[in-house]
Amino acid sequence: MSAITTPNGFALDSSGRRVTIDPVTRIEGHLRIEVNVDGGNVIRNAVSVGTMWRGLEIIMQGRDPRDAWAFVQRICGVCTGVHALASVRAVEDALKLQIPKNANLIRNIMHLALYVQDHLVHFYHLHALDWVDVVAALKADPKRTAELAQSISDWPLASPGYFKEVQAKVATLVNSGQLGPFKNGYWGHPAYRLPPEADLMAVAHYIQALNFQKEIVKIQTVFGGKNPHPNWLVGGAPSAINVHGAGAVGAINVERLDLVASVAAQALEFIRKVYVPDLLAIAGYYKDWTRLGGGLSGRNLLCYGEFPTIANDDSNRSLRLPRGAIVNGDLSHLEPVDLRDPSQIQEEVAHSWYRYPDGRSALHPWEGVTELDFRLGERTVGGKDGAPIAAFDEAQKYSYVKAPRWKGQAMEVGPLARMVAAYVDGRRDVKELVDGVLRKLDVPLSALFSTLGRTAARGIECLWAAQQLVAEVDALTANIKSGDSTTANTEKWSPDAWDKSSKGVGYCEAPRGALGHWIKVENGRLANYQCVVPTTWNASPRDAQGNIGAYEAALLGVPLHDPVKPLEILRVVHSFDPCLACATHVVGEDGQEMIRVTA
Ligand code: NFE
Ligand code: MG
Repeated sequence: MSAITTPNGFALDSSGRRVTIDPVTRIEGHLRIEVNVDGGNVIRNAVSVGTMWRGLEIIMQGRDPRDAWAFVQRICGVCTGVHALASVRAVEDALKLQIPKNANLIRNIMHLALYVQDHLVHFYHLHALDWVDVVAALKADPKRTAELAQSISDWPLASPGYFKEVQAKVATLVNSGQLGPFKNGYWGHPAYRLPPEADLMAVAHYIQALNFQKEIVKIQTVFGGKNPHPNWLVGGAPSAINVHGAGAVGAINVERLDLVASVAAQALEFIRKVYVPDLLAIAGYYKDWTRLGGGLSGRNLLCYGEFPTIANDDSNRSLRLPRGAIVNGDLSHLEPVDLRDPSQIQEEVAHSWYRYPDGRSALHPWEGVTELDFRLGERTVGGKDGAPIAAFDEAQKYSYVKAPRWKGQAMEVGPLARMVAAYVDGRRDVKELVDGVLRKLDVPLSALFSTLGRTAARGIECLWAAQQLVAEVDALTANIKSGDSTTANTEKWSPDAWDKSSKGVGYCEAPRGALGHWIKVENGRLANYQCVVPTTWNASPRDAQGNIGAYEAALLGVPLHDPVKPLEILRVVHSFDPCLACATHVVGEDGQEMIRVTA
């Protein structure tokens, strides 16, 4: 292949120099990105490779469906809880179990707390350093940094003395030569554009956010006993309520509810006064990134919906964020999405290291199969100065990530998809927040379909989630005070009460996007378990027709200052917040190096 156009409308040219990043860091799991650049160092071909496999789906077979959440939750410790939530919903769907109102509220609170914590950690600790030059912060004037911080927010930690102290800490790290978490950055790269004062402000908030995020997760520990990997329960929430607290160790009482309300209020304050102002300040220097890295986003977006306001009702009238798809960039309406319809969601393996029976290349997850078929499609291509290097061959199988498709289309999922879907669906709460940010940056709605837009959408969603979190804690407290202390429904907990054979699907909007678990239960045991995960959508390889996935599409057209220091690739890929642990849920058998490639 050299120059072609994919069925989903992207021009690919693989004739230029090949550049590889492996592993991509500041993500969860193992991701490799290969691109071809033209003579002007603009990306003309992109290949997204998931290089790990774990097999969680296989070890679920034959287990008690009521235990499944505890296993699948270990798919990932970053989006902790989401696989448990999708799992208990799938099992409740199969067993036709209803959950009580308190359980719905508690699940929403735990899940909203995760959104707040996960988005905050992504912005500061996984993505900010693509835009913020830590070493340049040493050149900042602490007094002017304080003026800058005070001009964008009334957050109290903003004195010249405070910023001087932070600068001294960074200087100690840099002078020691041991940069710790700031090691191996492209410091001094010409694509960094912030004034040193903005760099210093952002580094200070990086440290504050690191300390604060551990407060947020206390909410999950109150209801689920621990974090990461809190407890969940098929049929409800594993949290006993005893308002007056006497005698019940670990029960939810007034003191615990006050702690949750206090952490939720502090989270909202931090996001309003630190995260959102920082996002807007940094975005103002990088507005050209509202025209780069859009990929599939201006065309195809997919959401399963989340946060039911009514227990056991997953229709759009109940969901705070709607279910639906945007197709071919048509923002006039949402297309209905049905997770049960075998013609809608399918996973393809034409370019993935799996094998399907009877030569099939696509299966609906209820019929899904996880059988490895690892064959290294290695080839030799031109690297630096045309010198031959080894690369993966995207014309063959090249990833442990399957290729999920909705009605045959590659889709982008995640905060951008959710914010745009809610906007299109006329959700006023989301629309107000989105319009507010667009106005402040003085950019149109279409600016969202970009690398910076994806990053901004996550920040908007984090603020939205913190607002919802505060409200949901109030709602739970009010419901408990009204006398309702039921958190679990154990009716049908005995396998004798189950149908001999059933199937279920559990939806979830995980922080990174649409997540579904599809299960089959036979004679009280799991007969099949298939997870189709947000990063499976976004990190998808090509399918049999040649449609490229969301990362691959987003990298096209992006110019690199220097192919040996591909900071711009990190900006694009990090804007999706990749989690390959989730995406493959399935490491080379003996962890050997499969191939060595240099740029
Ligand atoms: Ni491991 Fe996950 C989220 C899920 S991945 S981070 O959010 O599900 O895509
Ligand atoms: Mg899967």
